[in-house]
Amino acid sequence: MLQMTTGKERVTVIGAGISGFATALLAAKESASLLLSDQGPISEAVKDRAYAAGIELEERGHSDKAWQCDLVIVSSGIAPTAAPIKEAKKRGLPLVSEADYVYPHLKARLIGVTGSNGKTTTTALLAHLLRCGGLRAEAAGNIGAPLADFAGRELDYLVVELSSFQLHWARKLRLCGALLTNLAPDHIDWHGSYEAYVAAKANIFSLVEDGGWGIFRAADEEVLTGSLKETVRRCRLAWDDRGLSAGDLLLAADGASLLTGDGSRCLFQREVFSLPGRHNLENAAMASAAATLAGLETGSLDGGLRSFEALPHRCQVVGIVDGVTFVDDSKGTNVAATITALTSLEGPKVILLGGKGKGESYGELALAVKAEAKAAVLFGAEAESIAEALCSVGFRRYFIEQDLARSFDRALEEAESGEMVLLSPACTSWDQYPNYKERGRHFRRLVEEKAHGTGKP
Ligand code: UMA
Repeated sequence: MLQMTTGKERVTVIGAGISGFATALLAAKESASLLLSDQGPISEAVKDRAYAAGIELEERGHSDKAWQCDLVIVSSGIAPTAAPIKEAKKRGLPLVSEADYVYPHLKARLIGVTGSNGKTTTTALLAHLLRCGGLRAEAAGNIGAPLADFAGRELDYLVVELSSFQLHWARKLRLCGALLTNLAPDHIDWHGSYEAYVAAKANIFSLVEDGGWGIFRAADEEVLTGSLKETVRRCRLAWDDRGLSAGDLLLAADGASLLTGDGSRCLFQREVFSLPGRHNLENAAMASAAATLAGLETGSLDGGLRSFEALPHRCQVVGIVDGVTFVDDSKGTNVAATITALTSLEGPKVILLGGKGKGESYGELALAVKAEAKAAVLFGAEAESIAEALCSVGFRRYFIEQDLARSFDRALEEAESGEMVLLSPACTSWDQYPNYKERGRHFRRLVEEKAHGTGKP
């Protein structure tokens, strides 16, 4: 039979999560046929929208049909060791990541933001500062708004939060500037080693165009040298001016300044920015420096810094009941994030820890818990491993519970008026929840039930 050729490709998108589905909707418009394939079940909402867009679906496994195509698009969280990637490579099919596929459809200058912790806050803050400065700017990417949703939108800047997963795959994406907030072990299970994780993060600077800029901590410069081109203007951040030069960022307890050839220029005073902790001052300094590199006047940042509000699930106070303060840091999904929460929030704490691990060791976490918390309640898949680490540093006031609800009840028994119950799990939620947001919302519901007297004791 004679087949009509359209010159268009047959495309398969692997992964029907948020990023995969958004990319499929975009790709469906320009491909001969589109199959969206997921190893798990696909939600009814996705099914309805896919049907309307003429997208074929397969769920609960990738069949042979998935490989009857000219191009495979990989959604952002899929590991290079995953079975469909191996299969596509074995068959010699061209593979492209979600971000690389979408990039040519974007009509904005892109600023990339990555880092082990603080990247979502920094992304949101930078987009907010740019908007307050009169520019058309949006935040996209790992922050929860897939890149494909911005295809064709005329903007001055798209501030893109890039995960280490996206950076592992990214080759074609081009950025006018990039920020790396910090580096600490995370997602080791996905990348295979800390070195591979750092290499993926460092890749953000390889994506910067000639004449662009890169902002990072001076302490991280050494591991980035392979990715930092000579043509990229460097802006290093430190709390001490030794080794810094003109264009770098100097932090102090009372604010941030940019070094000039003959002194420094105040970027902002600490008092204009209300988010707590040294880490948030670093995030604010990087976002402010990026805003000036993107064209805003130094003096125009105060309004945006003042009006920025903390994002949900990041050291967010969700209630005070009977004098006990409840803090949701469900986004604390690695050891470094939880140590930051423990050390930057003041006062006696009962901490809730656990979930699905990322291949990290818990020695440093155990030391921080011993120094900063009066008790710990452990739940989920990593409870036993964290307990072992706590035992080995001589911290005995811990309890193991099955889930968050029981852990919450236990924490209520431990915390007294004037103290804090802190959910900062140091692990992902993926053993018991679809994501950290659901875990954080569950915590908030438990606090509300307690406030209304409808919870258990
Ligand atoms: N899948 C397959 N075959 C496989 C493996 C996976 O079909 O072999 C399927 C899964 O069943 C799943 C889908 O692929 O349905 C992938 O879903 P996902 O939840 O991993 O990813 P998305 O829903 O597309 O969400 C992603 C980011 N998630 C990850 O990278 C894990 C979201 O970041 C991001 O907000 C979203 O794209 C929009 O850009 C979340 C995250 O946890 C917040 N990110 C990690 C982090 O911040 O640490 C990286």
